[in-house]
Amino acid sequence: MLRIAVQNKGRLNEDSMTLLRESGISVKSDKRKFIAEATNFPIELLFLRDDDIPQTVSMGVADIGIVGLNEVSEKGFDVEIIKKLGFGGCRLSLAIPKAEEYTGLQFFNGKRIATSYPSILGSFFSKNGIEAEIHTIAGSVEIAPTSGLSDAIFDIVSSGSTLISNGLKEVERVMDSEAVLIGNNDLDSEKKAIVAKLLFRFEAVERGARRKYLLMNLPKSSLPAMEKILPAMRSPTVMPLAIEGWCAVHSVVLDDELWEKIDQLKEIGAEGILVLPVEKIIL
Ligand code: PRT
Ligand code: ZN
Repeated sequence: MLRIAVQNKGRLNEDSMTLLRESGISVKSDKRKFIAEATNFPIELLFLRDDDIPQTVSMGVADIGIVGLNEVSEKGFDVEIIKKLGFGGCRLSLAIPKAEEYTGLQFFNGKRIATSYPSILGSFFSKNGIEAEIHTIAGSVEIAPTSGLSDAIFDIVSSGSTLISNGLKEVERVMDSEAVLIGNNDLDSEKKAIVAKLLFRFEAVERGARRKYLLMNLPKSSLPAMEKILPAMRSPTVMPLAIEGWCAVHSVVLDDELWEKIDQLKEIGAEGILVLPVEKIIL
């Protein structure tokens, strides 16, 4: 049995639970419990505050966990980063009041900076030879400059709208973050095998999420041109149609390339193009 730590509420909870569900892991959801066992996979979920997840995994109380890379870096516990998960994307940035003129990193010498990430900021400053006063505060970092508590802040930024609405501007992007799967360094072989199974499923979900399934009717004479446009996984599936001279083509394309491919397919005579979501791709 493997134990995975997941954020109990907050920004990463929903995406973490969705990833597990799409990987075929069903849990009887009882929000009052802090441990839940999967009904169809040898895993149990431990619901925790994100701040506690790196330590819980490094101590082996949980075997693996889903948490922001920012928390992993800040806490500095010895855990393995197994996989970036592609959600919870954000950055850790320095921001100053928008009226201030920014003169480069030297600006921060002798300044007071409010943050919940003193360790990441401290090593960034010492690497760059900046001496500043770091004030650690737990929440609402963005109001510190207005309330006179600090001259600048170092905080998580996503859209940037929190900074703007607090009269601040982002001046240094220090670290990019996203949710990551972390693991204890001393998993036994049985647990490692379950992690490998889980990763196989995560990757199938991930590949599916980035791709679309395409169906279309195509004049048979366009088949050679089509094969240049749609390389697909092996080759596209081609099926005859009742109408003479036409066939149906099925293929999978990357989201990023979808519209470009559709334009090219229309040019070679494709009709009735259907675009469907792909749930999983098992290789
Ligand atoms: O209760 P618990 O301790 O578990 O949760 P928490 O309040 O510490 O964390 P939570 O749920 O807010 O965030 C969990 C994780 O989500 C973070 O550690 C990041 O890895 C990731 N994440 C992604 C974010 C954001 N985006 C984000 N925008 N975490 C916080 N924010 C906040 C930020 O602090 C700021 O106040 O949103 C505001 C900025 O957003 P924008 O869009 O206005 O720039
Ligand atoms: Zn937290």
